[in-house]
Amino acid sequence: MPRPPKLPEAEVARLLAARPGWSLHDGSLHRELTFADFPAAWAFMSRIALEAERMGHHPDWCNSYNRVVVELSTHDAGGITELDFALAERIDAVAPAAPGAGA
Ligand code: H2B
Repeated sequence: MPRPPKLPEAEVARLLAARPGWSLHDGSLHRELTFADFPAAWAFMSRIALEAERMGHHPDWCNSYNRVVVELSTHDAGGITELDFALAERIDAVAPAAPGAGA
């Protein structure tokens, strides 16, 4: 499947403004999540893993007990594309609300 192109910086900033909890970190979309405990964090990762596989687009992430740190970029494009924002949207849909998200 062809990869979408890297988004211009201004477009990344515009889309990021609509995603509370996400920031730009070394050229990736970055979000840190905290769950009640390890099983809750792992359940989240399992759900997102299935979504990512279905999308053919995968997060860079790490887990420590109840914390998951997510970095999204499109390796093939060398930056952030619409696929990263699509995956961020899926993550937000199943994750605890980010501070300032109004949920
Ligand atoms: N995930 C991410 N984040 N970036 C990619 O460039 C990427 C991917 N490429 N998942 C995909 C897999 C590609 O290697 C396969 C062949 O679709």
